[in-house]
Amino acid sequence: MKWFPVLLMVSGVAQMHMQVQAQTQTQMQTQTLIAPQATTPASNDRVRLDDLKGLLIDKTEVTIAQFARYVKATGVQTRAEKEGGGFEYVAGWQRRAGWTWQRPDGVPPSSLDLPAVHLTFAEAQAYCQWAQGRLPTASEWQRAAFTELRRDPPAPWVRGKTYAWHTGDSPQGANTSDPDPWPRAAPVTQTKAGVNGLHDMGANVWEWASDARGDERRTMGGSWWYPAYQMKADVEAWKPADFYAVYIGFRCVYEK
Ligand SMILES: [Ca+2]
Repeated sequence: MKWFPVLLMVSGVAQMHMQVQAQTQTQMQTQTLIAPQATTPASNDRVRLDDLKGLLIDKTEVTIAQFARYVKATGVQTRAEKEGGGFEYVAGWQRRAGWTWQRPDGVPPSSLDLPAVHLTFAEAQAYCQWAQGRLPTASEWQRAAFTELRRDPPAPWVRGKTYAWHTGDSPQGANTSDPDPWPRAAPVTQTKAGVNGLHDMGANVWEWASDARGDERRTMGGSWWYPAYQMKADVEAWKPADFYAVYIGFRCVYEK
């Protein structure tokens, strides 16, 4: 299956997704918000990929709680905050006032373990560098997502096996637009841990990778807005590097 840059891609599938969007919007509005709680992933929540030069990778997408620590330390203000809010796709890209990494859907988040979104490629890369890492290449990300690279993985995972899905032999347990418990983004450890013990390498939110194509950067894994097929390894998606939206987050890798 061939995929196109998001600004073109979305026009061809807008009808289907508008229905999903409308449905999930309603579900979100009727959700009862609970007080945010952070069971903040610590820096040891990384997985060593023994068969990928020992590269370490975040077990989850970077969370609101983690990004908040970075902002507190650096004083960074993101473009979505400065420019009036991030984007959502409803019959075209629409800017949503007040939608930022702190409030992905414009309201206080139900959990601080939701993925940090509404961040450009450069903002994601700056976070990773602050955390003494970097964004993964698409190749690194793909190997981590689909091939079991741990030296001694727990059952049922098989070292060296490449799986059809990041969740294993089926897409069950991921947060897609297919039937599942999550109408929009899920807190990062609520979904099934997959290949290499990683959560949400497929779906939940897209993840920036460092591969460049002109002013675009590659994004990996699909999001909660798409059906499971968008998580497949042959999906190739690119987005303008300076774009920020409710569907795009990231995770980092570390050399040591
Ligand atoms: Ca993801």
